[in-house]
Order: sequence, then structure tokens, then C-alpha cells
Amino acid sequence: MPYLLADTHVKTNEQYQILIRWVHKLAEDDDVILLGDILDFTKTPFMELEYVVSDFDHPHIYYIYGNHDIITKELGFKCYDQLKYDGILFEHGHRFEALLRSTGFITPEEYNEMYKRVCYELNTDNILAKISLRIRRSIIHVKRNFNRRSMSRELFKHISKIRNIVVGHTHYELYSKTKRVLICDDAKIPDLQISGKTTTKNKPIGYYLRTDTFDIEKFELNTRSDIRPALNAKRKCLHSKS
Ligand SMILES: [Mn+2]
Repeated sequence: MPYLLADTHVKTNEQYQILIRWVHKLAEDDDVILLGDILDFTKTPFMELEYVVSDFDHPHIYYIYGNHDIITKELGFKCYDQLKYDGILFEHGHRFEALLRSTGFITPEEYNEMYKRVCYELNTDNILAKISLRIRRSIIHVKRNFNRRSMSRELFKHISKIRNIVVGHTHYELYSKTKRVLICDDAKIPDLQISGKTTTKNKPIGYYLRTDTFDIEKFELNTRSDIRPALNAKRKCLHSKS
């Protein structure tokens, strides 16, 4: 029964340390699935973020990469594109975005390539390359200028046909127990505002998922408290079954 954390978009070393502390606390208790866009190499050059590859090499930690951390595999992380866990498909979900009406002009491969290039070119010292990158990023931004909620709805419709699937990416939660489909909200760690855009009044959210019943329970990530809130959520979730 995994804990789920999606879209933390870690950009600083301080945020990284807090994230890792949390992930390891949760991993002491149960499996933890990181649903992509955990580290953000499109905002912070990978040369500057002091990540430690072995932090994620843990029997209870499953790192699935998203579009903002699409280069983790190449950086040596033990990570996944998709994960089948208890019959449920877990992935970040950005590949579906390319197939949606709102972004229909781009293939999933082009989409991935675009993000990969940004991740690598962000490390450059070449001023011309930097300007070119900034222009291209603004184009991406214009192209992707849509409402998260409507994107989430469109994506939900799309993946409902698949069923038994859990994704992140939209930062907007949609959930159907009967269809066994969950789009996770982004996990926010308070004080540090890891994720810029919020859709749930800054509530820091992680999920605990019962893979058999597809029940979810949400918990807060609080830098000042310990793992208790998460464990309480877990207990409540287990209890709701009986
Ligand atoms: Mn994403």
C-alpha cells in the first residue's frame, strides 16, 4: 500500500533536504511512489542542485520521472517511466497531455524532447544559448497556457478508459473510486512553498492509497511535525475498509 507524492518541483537544496527527510520517513513505514516532477531541472540546472542519486535507491522508494525531471535516468537515478504496482499503472501523466485537444499539436516524443533540451541547456554558460532557451521556454509557456482544471478534466476523460491508473502532472485532483482512476494534486511542503501554483489553498498533501479498494486518504506534510499525520491518515484509510 503506497504513499504517493506528486509534483513537488524541488528547486533548491534546502527543499531537497526537506523532501528527502520526508520521503525516507515514509519509506520506513511503507512503500513510497514518487509520481514525477519531484525535482525540477527545468528551473534549476542539474549542475546546481545537490541531489544524491543513492537517496532514491531504497527498497521502498519508487521514483517515477515526469517532464520536469525527465533526465533523472540519464543522471543515474534508479527511476521509472511507468510502474505497475498491485495491478495499478502509475506514471506521471505528461505523455497524455500531448494527446489532448488543448495541446494536440505536439507528439509525446516531441514533448519529451523539448523538456530534455531545456534541462540540459539550462546548464550552459553561453549567453546566446541562454537567450535562445529563454525564448523557447516562453513559447512553450504560451503553447501550454491553459487552465489546470480543464486540462485535468480532459486528461481524466482520457485515462478513465484505461482505468486502474494513477497520475500526477496537472496539480489538480480528480478521483473516481469506481473507475479506479486518480489524478493526484501536487504535494506541498509548508514554509518552503515547493510548488508555486496551488489549487488547494496551500494545503500540503500526500496520499495514501489502498490498492485493493482504491480508497485514498490524504495527509499533510508538515516540516515541524513528524510522520504522525501521515500514519494517522493511513490508519483511518485502513479503518474505512472495515
Ligand atoms: Mn508534469
